[in-house]
Amino acid sequence: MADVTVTEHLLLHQKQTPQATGQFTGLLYDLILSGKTISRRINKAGLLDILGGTGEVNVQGENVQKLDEIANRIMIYRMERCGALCAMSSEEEAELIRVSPEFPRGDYILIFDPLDGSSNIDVNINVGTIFSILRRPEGCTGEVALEEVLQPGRNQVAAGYILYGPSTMLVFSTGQGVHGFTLDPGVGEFLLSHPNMRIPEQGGIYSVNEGYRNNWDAPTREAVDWFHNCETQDGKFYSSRYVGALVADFHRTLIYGGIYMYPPYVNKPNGKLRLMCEASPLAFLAEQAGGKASDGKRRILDLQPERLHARTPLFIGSVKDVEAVEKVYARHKTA
Ligand code: AHM
Ligand code: MG
Repeated sequence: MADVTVTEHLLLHQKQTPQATGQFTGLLYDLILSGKTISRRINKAGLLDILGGTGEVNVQGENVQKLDEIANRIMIYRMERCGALCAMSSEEEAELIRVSPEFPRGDYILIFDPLDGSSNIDVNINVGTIFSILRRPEGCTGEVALEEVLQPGRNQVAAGYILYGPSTMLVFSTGQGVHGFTLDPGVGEFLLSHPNMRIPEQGGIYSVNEGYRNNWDAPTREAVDWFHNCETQDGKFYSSRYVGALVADFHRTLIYGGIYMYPPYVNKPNGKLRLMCEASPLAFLAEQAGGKASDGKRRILDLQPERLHARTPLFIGSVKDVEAVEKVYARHKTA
């Protein structure tokens, strides 16, 4: 295949993508630049003094890793200067970040998790940056109000992630399928490696943290048990895989099919994952790749966030596997 760079791909698709104005293409370009910068820092992590925690606890009540903080700063610094944004929200920041008037501003809103799966950093296992792009509602001007940002995932104009694994990959969608690019470190460019990614209709892998089983309610236990007892399309058992980095577990699910689950707990009815910076962008990709994403009862992309850091249970992946879970919850609802 002739090498197609991500910029070339964006320009080729610009004509077919109404939202792909120069402003939007510039936004993605700067996002990609931030990803390359983070990738470089991660590759050097074991050599520099940037492993481990900062000793601080973030807005989610979790320990902040040094690389979390570095990735967050890289994203905010680069993206507030890109000229296409009016506001941003980061998993690491409690409040909405309004782009300062000292920088040129645009109509887009960027929601991101700067370094997902950061508890894996110290053991050199995959982590990633997840992003979601929304447009400011028509007719809104002046200081951005929080309500303008709290949009359901179906409004996303683009979403994706950068996976820092054995190679660095960018996977994104602007609503015209899902395309994957691999970073060629020699030339510093993402090259198209996975055009038109599609999730198989049914997979053979389920992914969940079974250590929490005693904290699941009865329908959740039954939903997970379904994968212990059912067969794959080839008549085999389902396998279990859990990296503990959503972005990595999702990437595998996107390619091989199957299901990733972060269910509700008895005392945490919304689970752990954040709707706006984790579940919604990956749900957008799943649907664009022919898969499905649900909170067990409702489509993730239809959920209205009540606040920036709202959480949701997540079942995402192959259509048949996600529907199997929804059937269990529906049966319990009517029982
Ligand atoms: P993070 O964004 O702070 O890294 O937290 C989210 C991560 C997901 O990447 C991962 O799937 C999940 O937390 C793992 O949580 P747990 O250890 O509870 O299974
Ligand atoms: Mg995360």
